[in-house]
Amino acid sequence: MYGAHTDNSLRGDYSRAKADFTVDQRDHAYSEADHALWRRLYTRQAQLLQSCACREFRDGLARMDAADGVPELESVNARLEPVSGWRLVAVPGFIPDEQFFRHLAARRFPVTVWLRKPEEFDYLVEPDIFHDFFGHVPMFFDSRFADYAQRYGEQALRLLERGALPLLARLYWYTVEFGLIDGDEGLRVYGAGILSSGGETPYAIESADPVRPRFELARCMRTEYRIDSFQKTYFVVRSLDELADVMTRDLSSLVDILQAQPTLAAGRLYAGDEAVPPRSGQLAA
Ligand code: HBI
Ligand code: FE
Repeated sequence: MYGAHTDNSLRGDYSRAKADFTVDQRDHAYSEADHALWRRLYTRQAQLLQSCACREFRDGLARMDAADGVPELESVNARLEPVSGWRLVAVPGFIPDEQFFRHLAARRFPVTVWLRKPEEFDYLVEPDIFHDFFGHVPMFFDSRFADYAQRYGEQALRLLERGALPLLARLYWYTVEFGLIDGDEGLRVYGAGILSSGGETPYAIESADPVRPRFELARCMRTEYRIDSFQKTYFVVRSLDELADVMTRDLSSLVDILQAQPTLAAGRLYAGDEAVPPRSGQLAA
């Protein structure tokens, strides 16, 4: 996967990573072309966000002050840490699950250092700094989301050795990456996988194709997901309090039950689902 990008020597370079898989962002040089690409990505997404992202994301994004070029994680930490106690750490890319959960449990969010190439403007299978930083970091300024992510990391660390990774990964996927929220502004996005994608942002809230059941923990953890196309299912929370609250309960016994049950398919509703209708609009193609 990384072999196709030999023009950037540090992409996916794990040789300099420490035992916790962190690297020093200052070892990674960003070119003027990188900064220019960042500004293009930022401008395009920021426009969509006004009408599609939830208020907490928009507020967080404004506080990051990162429109002008690829950001320095340390300077954002100076603003983020006093607000929510989270810090950003630089990583070479995808890191092992256990180490990833360890960072979350310690209120550290791993941000990939390298930036995509211009020909990958719209789509990328691996996380890069635009996805990790623009997509994820704004939500960490909200204390309820911040608590949810830390508790998720703590529980995931404990449940990992029980073979619960598929259940944990689906929960992360359908909340942190592809979550929708139905609050006072109507249907909005808080998931980073959606908000860092130009095409999926309007699709997620306006398209009639996917199903949008209200979030329910067990239902969500059982549902398969797509990594190669827009999602066919999005789970909708009523508020970020709902998310924070769900993670205060001990997931051990639920995981035991769910591991014995079959998975549910993406793209369809099941008995007991309450479906949220799409927003009507002209953004989605
Ligand atoms: N590493 N850098 C990075 N980013 C992720 O989102 C990530 C990871 N390692 C493991 C992992 N995610 C999964 O465990 C979760 O998505 C469940
Ligand atoms: Fe992500």
